[in-house]
Amino acid sequence: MSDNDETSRKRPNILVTGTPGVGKTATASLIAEELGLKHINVGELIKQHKCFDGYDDTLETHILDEDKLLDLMETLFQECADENMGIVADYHSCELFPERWFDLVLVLRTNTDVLYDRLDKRGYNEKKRTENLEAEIMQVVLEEARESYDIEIVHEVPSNTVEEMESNVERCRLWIEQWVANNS
Ligand code: DAT
Repeated sequence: MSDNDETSRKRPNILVTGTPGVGKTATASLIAEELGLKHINVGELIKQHKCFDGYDDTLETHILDEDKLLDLMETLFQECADENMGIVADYHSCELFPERWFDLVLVLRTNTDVLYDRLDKRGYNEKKRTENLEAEIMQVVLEEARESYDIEIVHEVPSNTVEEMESNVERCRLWIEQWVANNS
């Protein structure tokens, strides 16, 4: 068993996931800032370290080098565990990570009209907007999370307003306190 298994960790790790635009990075930043966790923005990490394995011309996107990303993240998780620091990671997918990394998986959900406006502001074209709105309506990421992790650690929460974001951070605060009490 490696040192960052939940049985030996002193602080929990959280994954914030959901369709693009639901507020993963905004929420994870706030969790990190207010609750003292290390934030890993997985999308940024992929870009910074060029975890790419070619380019898909049809999908017009880089192909992810999963092995490179997971090796990189494993090192970060180990370093944080050694420093007794919890991690909050955010990414629009969740099935590629080892289950043992996370103690809580937050799936953010946003109403279609609100998400449309956010994706529009981000400059997504109609095809990309439609794809993501359909994914949100079909709750693709929620299903993925339920299939990839213990159902008890997967929490679906709304993320339409700033108040909801703050309430999600507060829920994490209470949950972390409970986790630390249960695991100390
Ligand atoms: P994601 O990381 O899921 O792609 P983001 O964190 O970049 O999304 O947020 C997209 C935009 O929406 C950004 O301008 C911040 C805003 N936003 C996110 N969550 C919000 C919320 N709960 N209430 C109001 N605005 C929010």
